[in-house]
Amino acid sequence: MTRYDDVAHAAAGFGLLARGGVVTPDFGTVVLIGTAGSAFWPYFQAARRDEADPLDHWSRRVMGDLAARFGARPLLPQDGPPFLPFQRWAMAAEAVYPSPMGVLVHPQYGLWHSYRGALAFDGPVAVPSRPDGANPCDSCADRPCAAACPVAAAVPYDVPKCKAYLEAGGECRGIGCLPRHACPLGRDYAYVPEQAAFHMEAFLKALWC
Ligand code: B12
Repeated sequence: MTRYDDVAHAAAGFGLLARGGVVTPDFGTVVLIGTAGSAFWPYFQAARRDEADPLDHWSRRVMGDLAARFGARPLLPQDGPPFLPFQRWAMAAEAVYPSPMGVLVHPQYGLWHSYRGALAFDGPVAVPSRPDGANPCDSCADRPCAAACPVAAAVPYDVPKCKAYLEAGGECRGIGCLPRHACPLGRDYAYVPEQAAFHMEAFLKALWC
């Protein structure tokens, strides 16, 4: 049987984390592979190629490599539409919860985390049980995320408004989303400015927004 710890160890070789697993009807056991903060950023910088959507391509190569090592099938969040339900899987696999902004909040990483892919195993994998806990946003009365958006586009998330502000050169474009910075959780995981700006440019280029 594939050992979850071996997958986690291999993912760490790319600055990535194994982020729990979930048994699905369509894909067998799915082990999520993701980021927290900027740990993966130097690995990506060292291996990126001169291509459009370099992070998507890097993720595809990394997930292909990991899948080949473990005899699994690689799944990518960017493949679609239709998109695979990464957030739903994540909520079943780990202690992550919907934040008022829509992105999932993690008790340790706050809003500074994402999923680079998943490995689908036909056979069983002993995945860690999902930690119990409550959504930290439920006890956050002030909702600093909502208040921090310069154009009141964070809660509920308003894609055209957010995009228009960024296109006009809004502050978030350089340092990353101000509502995410305002969250009291995971401040140590806030992306380094270069990474934050990279994600913002990628978001502006995304075809489906
Ligand atoms: C399309 C997309 C977008 C579009 C959204 C278009 C639209 N209006 O829906 C655009 C381009 C606007 C966008 C923006 C961003 N996105 Co986006 N996006 C996606 C993508 C590729 C597909 C989403 C989807 O349709 N999934 C299909 C459905 C079937 O999957 P699902 O898991 O069931 O997802 C739904 C549920 O989670 C549901 N949901 C929400 N709350 C709850 C609560 C409960 C209880 C349940 C059951 C379900 C539920 O809403 C989701 C639909 O989006 C996902 C990757 C992926 N494959 O999921 C990333 C993804 C959701 N995005 C992500 C991110 C980080 C962002 C941005 C912050 C980008 C940035 N600037 O860095 C912004 C902010 C978005 C925000 N505030 O919500 C991350 C979220 C990580 C996290 N921490 O949760 C993902 C998972 C990508 C990744 N690689 O990690 N995104």
